[in-house]
Amino acid sequence: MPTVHLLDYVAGNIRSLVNAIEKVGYEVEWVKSPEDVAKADKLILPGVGHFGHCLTQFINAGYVEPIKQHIEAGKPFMGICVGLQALFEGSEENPAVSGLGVVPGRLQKFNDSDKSVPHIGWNSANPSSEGGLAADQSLYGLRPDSKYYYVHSYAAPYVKGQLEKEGWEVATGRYGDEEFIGAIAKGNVFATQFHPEKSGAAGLRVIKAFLDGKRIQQLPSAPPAQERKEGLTRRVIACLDVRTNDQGDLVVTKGDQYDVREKSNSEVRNLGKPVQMAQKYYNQGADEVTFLNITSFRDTPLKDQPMVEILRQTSSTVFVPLTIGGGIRDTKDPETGKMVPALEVATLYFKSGADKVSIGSDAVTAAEEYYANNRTLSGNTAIETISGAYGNQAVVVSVDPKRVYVSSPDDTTHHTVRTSYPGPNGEEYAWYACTIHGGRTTRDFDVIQLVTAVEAMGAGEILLNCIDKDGTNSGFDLELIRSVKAAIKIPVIASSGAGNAGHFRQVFEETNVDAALGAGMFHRGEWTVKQVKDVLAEEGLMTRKFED
Ligand code: 1PR
Repeated sequence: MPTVHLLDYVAGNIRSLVNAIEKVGYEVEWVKSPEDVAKADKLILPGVGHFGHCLTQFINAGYVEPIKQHIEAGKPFMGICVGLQALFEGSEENPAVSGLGVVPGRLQKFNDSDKSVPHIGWNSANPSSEGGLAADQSLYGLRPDSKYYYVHSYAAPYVKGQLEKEGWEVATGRYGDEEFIGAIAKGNVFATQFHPEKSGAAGLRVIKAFLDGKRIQQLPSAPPAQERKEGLTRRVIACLDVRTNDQGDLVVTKGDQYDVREKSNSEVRNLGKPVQMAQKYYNQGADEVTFLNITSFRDTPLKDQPMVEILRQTSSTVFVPLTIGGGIRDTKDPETGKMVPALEVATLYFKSGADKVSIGSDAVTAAEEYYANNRTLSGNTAIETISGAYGNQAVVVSVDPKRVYVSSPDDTTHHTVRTSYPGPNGEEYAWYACTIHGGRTTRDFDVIQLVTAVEAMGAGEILLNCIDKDGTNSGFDLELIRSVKAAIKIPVIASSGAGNAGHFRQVFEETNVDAALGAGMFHRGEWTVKQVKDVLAEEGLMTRKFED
């Protein structure tokens, strides 16, 4: 097998990139020291997280000069995500640290006054017409009718014609009213802001084109104008709640308001095998797959080798982002009695193929302490340590709220919503109490307190469940979603209650939520992800079409 060299200096999910490279027929050799760079013919520089953190590691390890020499020697070079950002002169994210300066310009933070930041999801990388490409030509396999997976808060703004004048080909995405650089190429250099290894077949095509040295390819015809829609798509996520059943097998299950036992025989509901189901949803066009290990609070995740194995196997065939939740917290190793920090638990999952970890119970405890300490960040929480090392985009907080009805907002100190679905005694207001341990313990702490605290701590996204709605097939809790969206800037995933495609349409049309997640309706085979996306598309809501 032909080889490609990959720089082994970054944190994050490098396993998926290796899997993607192998999938397109190449073998990875690791660059473990600056001296190894000279041995590389084709070199890939991956990177996730914080620009300053990545670049500092990279500079301190002595990679800057060898990389520049590789590029100047005309050998193929590809940067991914922070690997693209590193090519620029610098970034607002850390002005004190310089980039390689191969591309003129600096990265800026997206404006969050009218949209969620980080920018997470599937967006375009449309080659600009300024660079001289014809409409029926593709740059490194990029197609204007494809979508690619992005996750970043900082981007290089696109100024029409500016880089093209200096010989660069540029492909752009649009987020709100900001046009940014999605990919850039000149001579032997190619870089993508998106993650091709997480962008399904469209992304694999890009990696293959780079490795095969196919810079410009002729398309059979120019993609039709209606297929060239710019912008972020509506994300549809499939969620797999996983636990061990009474026979000791790890199964996908699904609760009714978090009760996963069958009414008839009290057995854990068994809906299938995790890896196979994740693969099925990938083939149906799921934009992400989430695994929640729903009983990990009972055991230590360090003993959770089967869960790690599920991630390893899934990431070898499923090329969309994978999130793993359950048990991400500081934990005691049962064998040695030593405390293992949450960061180490998360690292185990990232190394096994996860792109994000989702934190539930521990986030509630940490947020309560944050308020108890007058909103002071301790620096030691799971959220802070993991986002510090891997970037905010790698940390999801999963919230399990439950309605508490009150007659008037004055009856509670908590944030209330006026509800169109009154309580058992006709109460017209409700607040949402946070729960921990899979809904077993309810805290005197509301969802708005939680999400604002975890945003301040560095969470990058909220997975917003709702125990009242979970498994009911009655639609998402729009009142909850609207109130959470109004309180924070980071993206929110609506969860709990989806029973048909209309519920997805409704949540996207009637709230400004960023993504929506379904479980039971997919597991029971009532709807496929594709059918849901087809309905969204018929309504004019932009989705990513599945590519083989
Ligand atoms: O507290 O960090 O160990 O994380 C535990 C994780 O496990 C949390 O994310 C928590 O939401 C989840 N969890 C714990 N117990 C259950 C349970 O069901 N007994 N599942 C549970 C939560 C919620 C969704 C579900 C949607 C959609 N599952 O993920 O998939 O509600 O369902 P639907 O579309 O069928 O309505 P920690």
